[in-house]
Amino acid sequence: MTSAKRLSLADATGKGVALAVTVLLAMTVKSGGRAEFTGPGTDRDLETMFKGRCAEYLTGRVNPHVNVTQLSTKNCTLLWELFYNAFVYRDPCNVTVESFSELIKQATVEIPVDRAVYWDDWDVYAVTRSYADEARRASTLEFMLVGFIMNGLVFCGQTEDPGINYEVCPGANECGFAVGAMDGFWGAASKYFGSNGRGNVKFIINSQPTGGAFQRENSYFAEFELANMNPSEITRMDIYLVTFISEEQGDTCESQSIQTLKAMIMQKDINYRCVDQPNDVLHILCADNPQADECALPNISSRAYPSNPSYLAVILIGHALLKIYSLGSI
Ligand SMILES: *[C@@H]1O[C@H](CO)[C@@H](O)[C@H](O)[C@H]1NC(C)=O
Ligand SMILES: *[C@@H]1O[C@H](CO)[C@@H](O)[C@H](O)[C@H]1NC(C)=O
Ligand SMILES: *[C@@H]1O[C@H](CO)[C@@H](O)[C@H](O)[C@H]1NC(C)=O
Ligand SMILES: CC(=O)N[C@H]1CO[C@H](CO)[C@@H](O)[C@@H]1O
Repeated sequence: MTSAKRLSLADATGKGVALAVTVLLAMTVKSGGRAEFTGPGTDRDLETMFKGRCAEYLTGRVNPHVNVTQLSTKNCTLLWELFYNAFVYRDPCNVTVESFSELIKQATVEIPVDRAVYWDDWDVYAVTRSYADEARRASTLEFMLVGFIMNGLVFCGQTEDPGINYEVCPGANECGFAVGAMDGFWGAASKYFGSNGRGNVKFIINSQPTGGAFQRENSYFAEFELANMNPSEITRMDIYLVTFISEEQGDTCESQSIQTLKAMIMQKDINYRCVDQPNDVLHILCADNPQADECALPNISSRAYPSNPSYLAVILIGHALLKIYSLGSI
């Protein structure tokens, strides 16, 4: 933090005096109780990536289920300006969910019906992405316009020139829950994704964390997605409780943390169904662990092709003879 401020101001003014003043200022801020940030600095090519990803999304090929008529009304230059104005020349922690409301409003596209998949906690992120299959099977926030543009990007502002901090940014929760440039953005994006869910939606969650699969505290799903869902648009939420292969199951659909979740969903007047180890997700996990007991398929060995070529030849000749025989019998 300190060195970042010093460098940027020194670059801007080229004066040693400014440098000394900044160091003093930074020390004052620090002794004022401000913790050091630990995240990496803003991506150098933020604007290029933002506009490139936006343009790519508008082709309609990123998420084939999104309405192309709606995409054709979007303006990537405008979205960049709204994004930029939300955090640039601002203290990185003086940015909230509301700072991005205009960006989100302009970037909103309808979420494909029956395809929204919500998830909580990074441990299920990889399997959720595999399940989504590049938005072909399901749509996570990362496959809607605003989530696709921002996924994985790092950014934050500073009050001094050039208004963007390229050296260091607040890490997750370092400004508080859903506060700060990045966390505020993801709060706003989650709010959009929750309030626009339609039809039969899914929520993928890991059964295993100690203390309960569903953690209500500091949960973007609970605070921004579930809290903003529209019960008249959602026909049902499937809670998918996933246990990784060869690991012990933690919570079941009857466990306390899931009961808490069910109560919250019911309170929203939304129907739900809870599934322990759903088959569609299990089969994806099994692709990486085909030998595990829980991945054994019935008759799997009889379906495999023989590795012995002469045996294969016998089978092929047999098939040919059968075909000739059945043709002859017509
Ligand atoms: C796509 O969006 C446009 C504009 O919002 C709307 O008029 C149209 O009905 C939508 N098409 C489908 C298939 O939902
Ligand atoms: C897109 O937005 C930019 C920035 O606000 C504006 O200058 C431009 O005219 C807009 N383009 C269209 C086609 O509306
Ligand atoms: C936070 O940002 C707003 C809007 O730019 C500004 O008015 C306010 O003074 C800032 N607050 C602090 C504590 O920096
Ligand atoms: C060898 C083997 O496992 N055969 C099984 C294949 O599947 C059928 C029914 O799906 C079973 O009846 C067989 O026992």
